[in-house]
Amino acid sequence: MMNGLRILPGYLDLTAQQALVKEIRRIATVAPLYRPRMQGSGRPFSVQMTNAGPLGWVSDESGYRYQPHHPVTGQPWPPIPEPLLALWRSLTRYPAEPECCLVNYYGQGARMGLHQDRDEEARDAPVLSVSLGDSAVFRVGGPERGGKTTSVKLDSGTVLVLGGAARMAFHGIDRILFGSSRLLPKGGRINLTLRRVTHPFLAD
Ligand code: MD6
Ligand code: FE
Repeated sequence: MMNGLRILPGYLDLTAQQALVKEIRRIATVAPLYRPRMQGSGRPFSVQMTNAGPLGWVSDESGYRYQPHHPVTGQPWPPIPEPLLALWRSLTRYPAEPECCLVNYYGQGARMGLHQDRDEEARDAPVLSVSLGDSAVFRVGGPERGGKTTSVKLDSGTVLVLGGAARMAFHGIDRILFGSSRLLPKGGRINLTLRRVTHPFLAD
């Protein structure tokens, strides 16, 4: 597969997964899950989202962007949990901390269309993702829309890194295998993506 794409099934054991679920619950009490809207149409996403870190990724009619506060509550996002920062340091070796942990929650029937992660200034930094709960069918292609794609099943505990040439790869979630995991009592899937947003060594 593509250079810079790393898929690490079983990277997090059950204990580590349970600890992360606890952290996510805490984040969601401070910064509740909400449904972002598509740029232009304002159609709601099937995925619910929230964030941790100094910058959160949001989307509404006026477009995609990073901002320091929750679009519904107006409150700052809670900090990124330490175990996630440790994961970022050991797997990316990037010389700066991530600024955003986007939390995606997929209920039954939720999906995510093919997209590139391109709202970050620091494209030299990889994006690291963690899958928790029900398995997902992840589709990944090349840097151009319409290119050849392949499907990979992401089970709970899988860590995925998009770096190097794969940083700009198109990717998405075709479907969730609802009920395939018992990690989340109500089912569904949580995906966490850690991103560096601003360039660490250049002032704006
Ligand atoms: C998901 N993941 O797994 C959606 N983006 O639910 C992403 O959009 C993603 O897994 C950038 C890097 C890794 C990812
Ligand atoms: Fe993405």
